[in-house]
Amino acid sequence: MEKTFVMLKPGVLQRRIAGELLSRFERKGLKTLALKLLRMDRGMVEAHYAEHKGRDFYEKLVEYTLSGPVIAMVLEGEGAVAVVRRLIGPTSLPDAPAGTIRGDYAARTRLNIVHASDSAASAEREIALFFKPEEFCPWDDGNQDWF
Ligand code: 3AN
Repeated sequence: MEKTFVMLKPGVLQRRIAGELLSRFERKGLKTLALKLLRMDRGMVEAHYAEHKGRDFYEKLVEYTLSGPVIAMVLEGEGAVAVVRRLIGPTSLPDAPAGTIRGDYAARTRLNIVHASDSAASAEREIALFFKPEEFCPWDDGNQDWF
């Protein structure tokens, strides 16, 4: 089963909407395998957003990510990378349809509220940056038939 990495950015806790967002992933039937609240340091943020270094929005993106705690999690499910990207909506805010997380909760691209891996390779890299293997909590899903 495919795994993906999701990070709820600092604005989520500040706005007290973490529960609402977690519930969207749960309602879809994705399985939470690892979850934590943390404050990233600059090195970690720079590693996470390395591909954007040099872009005009990079410094502001780093500052925003450092501005408060984030919620990091690993979700599992069939085609989880693509499924989660569809649930969160496109990067560019004017394009994010109502019904997606970004479409419903964010108004600016730079503050687009949530990060999710864009490929299986990114998921692997991001999961390794945020979680040690012992932080995973495997569990038996007695309700598999529901999904
Ligand atoms: P995504 O988060 O959808 O994978 P990326 O990886 O292209 O998108 O961008 C990472 C983050 O950088 C976005 N979540 C957003 O906060 C910020 N960002 C991306 N493109 C822009 C842009 N054109 N203007 C401002 N911020 C941007």
